Amino acid sequence: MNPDIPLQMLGGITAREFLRDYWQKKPLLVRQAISDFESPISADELAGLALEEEVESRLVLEHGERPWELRRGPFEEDAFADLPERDWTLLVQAVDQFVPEVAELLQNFRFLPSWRIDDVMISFATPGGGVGPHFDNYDVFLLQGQGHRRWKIGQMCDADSPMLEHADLRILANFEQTDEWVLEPGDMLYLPPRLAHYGTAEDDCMTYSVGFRAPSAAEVLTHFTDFLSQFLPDEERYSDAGTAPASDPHQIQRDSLDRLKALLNEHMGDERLLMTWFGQFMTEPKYPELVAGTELSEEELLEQIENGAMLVRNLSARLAWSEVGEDLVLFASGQSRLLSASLRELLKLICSADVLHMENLGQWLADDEGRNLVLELVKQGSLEFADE
Ligand SMILES: [Mn+2]
Repeated sequence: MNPDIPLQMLGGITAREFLRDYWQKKPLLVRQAISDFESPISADELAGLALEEEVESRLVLEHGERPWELRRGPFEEDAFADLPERDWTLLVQAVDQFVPEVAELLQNFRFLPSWRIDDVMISFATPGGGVGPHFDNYDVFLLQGQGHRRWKIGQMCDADSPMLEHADLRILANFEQTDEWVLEPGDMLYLPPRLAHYGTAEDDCMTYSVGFRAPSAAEVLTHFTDFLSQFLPDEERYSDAGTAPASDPHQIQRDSLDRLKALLNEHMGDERLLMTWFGQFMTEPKYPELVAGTELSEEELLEQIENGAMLVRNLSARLAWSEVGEDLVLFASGQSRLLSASLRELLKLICSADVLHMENLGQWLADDEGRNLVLELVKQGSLEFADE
């Protein structure tokens, strides 16, 4: 996509301008980011999802058994019958993995890397409902789906910001309001990480939160070193051949530190392994149990596609690709596959998550490596037949 074309989704600024001036820096309010937006899911359907075993959901009641009572799903059918008239909210996580029309909304966020997107959380709130003033460590786009929500924004926070004493929720003790807006369907508010915000429903309202993921520095270091260590033989050790005699045998000298740094740099700086780890890590599914493959032979795959069957991305799968030296690598739901450069267009086709069928896949099925890749992705569960 061209980063210099003004986008309605960004209120008429370009992706380049948004990334330069707002992303990870400051909030942006966009009126009518999507004009005439109609929520692809109703409040009843959302409540229905919250009954499902595999769906993560929460109810927050401002005046429950105690202030800001949190109840965790999955809920029983009658859980919504006894709720008060107002001041509660239902939050359902990763609705994009269960409702294809919600997943399609993510097409509007193509100006950001897809592997940075975490999920689309949808909240339904009765008048006065919200989760209190808080901050998140992630970027979020808040798209109003139905009804009206008043958003207030406040100060930048960090780990030291005082919180209310609450066992389950992170609610800020202080909120220093700087701005407020009422959002109506199609309006969108972008918030950078750590900015205090406080949303309250004005009427029965539904808000879509497109959340992003970024590993913490601690996660990067622990996970990458775990990954690296599988490739390092036990025989490779700290070594000090050619060391100078120590003036005091009890002193750890500067020379030892330099040897350690050299050992770390040699491995931590391995770009091939770093890229492989990162791609695998960023494509790990939120719910790995929902990426279950099927046994399938090459003949069965070819026969089905030739008979008009279509392959789509499993909504729970994550895909990305990259270049590693002369080769390409496809990351699929936490796994990686090294592929030859001739498959570039196939990788782009597979990752763009459009429907795969005889017409766009045909030429690739004639290629040994291409056919094998498609087969492996179906067996792994990242791709699946459309009616399954
Ligand atoms: Mn939030």
